[in-house]
Amino acid sequence: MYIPENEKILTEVISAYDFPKTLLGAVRYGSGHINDTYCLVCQPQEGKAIRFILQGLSVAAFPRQEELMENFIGVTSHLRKKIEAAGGDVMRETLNIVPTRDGKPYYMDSTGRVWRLTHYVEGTVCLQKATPDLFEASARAFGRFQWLLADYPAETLHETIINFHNTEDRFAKFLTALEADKLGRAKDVAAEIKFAMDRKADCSVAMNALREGKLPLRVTHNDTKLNNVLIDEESQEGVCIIDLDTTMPGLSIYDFGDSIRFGANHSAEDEKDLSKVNFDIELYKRYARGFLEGAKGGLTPAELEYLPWGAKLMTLECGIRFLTDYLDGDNYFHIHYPEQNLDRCRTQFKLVADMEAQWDEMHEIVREIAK
Ligand code: ADP
Ligand code: GN1
Ligand code: MG
Repeated sequence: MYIPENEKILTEVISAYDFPKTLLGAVRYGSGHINDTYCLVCQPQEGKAIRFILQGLSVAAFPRQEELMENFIGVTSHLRKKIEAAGGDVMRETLNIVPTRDGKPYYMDSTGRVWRLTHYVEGTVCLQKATPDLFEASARAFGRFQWLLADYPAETLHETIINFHNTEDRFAKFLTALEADKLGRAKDVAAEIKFAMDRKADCSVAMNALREGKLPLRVTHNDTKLNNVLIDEESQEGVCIIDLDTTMPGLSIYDFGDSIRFGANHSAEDEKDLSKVNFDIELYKRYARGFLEGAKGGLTPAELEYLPWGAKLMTLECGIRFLTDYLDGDNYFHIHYPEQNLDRCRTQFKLVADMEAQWDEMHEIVREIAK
């Protein structure tokens, strides 16, 4: 059986599971910044290979891993019921856990890290960039996800990362990292520091609206990147929302906003050439249309009014998080080269500036669609 070098813990993890046929091996999979993901392949003597996704949760990002798995099980069980009631395919439209040999929904390894095994959703693709049609399809899927969970008892969910989208708190953590300036990097990123500082007041907009009771707390995904929805190869529709680790109480504008942050442009999140990084308002329009369609009119007038804020705040917040991690010595997000977090921060700030320049139009588009 093939196991990647230096990842011998996988032998221990894999031995906790029964596989239907001979397991050929495990390969690293996907492009997530947080967890360690592997694709496992079983080959029957005849017929197609059977694949699984094995994930080791990041201990740094998710300190309360058992609570996270409670959320995962609760949310996917609820989704299964709703999908079944709607006549859907429960094995494709949500994630399905494969239990360990002793019937547990996850395996805790000898270092205390939690691993989970899920069925691979075959016949799907996971995209980093999409055509406008596919982007709108992803929006329908994320809007639908929120709609499907609208009757989930939000108070029973754990906060898997405290203050995850509390932009005020993200700003405070940035100030702490800046103060410490562990690696002496602050002097080289004065422009980025100023960009964040100039937007301190913005960081309170969603939190104020929540505190004032303008925006309702809902069950949200909170990490709605395009690559967290699997697209059906045949129908070209978003079939399964994945990466449920941050599904917890949140604001609808976070889910709308994070998709816009990642998908309403034509460049990579770490593009070095900022002339290539441009907010595409047409893609924003397509996403808004799809999201509202998927959410089936479930958003309040205030939520609609704050959608552009969701886009700007998720982008600003993510830029601040990348900058914070850069100042802190790159401990949180996986990096593949030294300045990657700084490059990521710069693309986010460029997109924020673009949104600011098209602010009124962003509002107008939502108003038009919601009419
Ligand atoms: P991360 O938190 O690291 O982003 P994800 O849960 O998003 O982890 O998984 C990483 C990648 O693995 C995804 O982008 C997708 O390509 C793939 N993937 C995850 N779960 C499945 C699944 N059940 N079926 C098919 N592909 C999957
Ligand atoms: C992380 O795990 P992944 O790659 O889907 C991060 C998100 C960021 C994103 C930036 C738990 O998402 O919050 O927006 O990177 N997830 C966590 O690409 O911190
Ligand atoms: Mg992911």
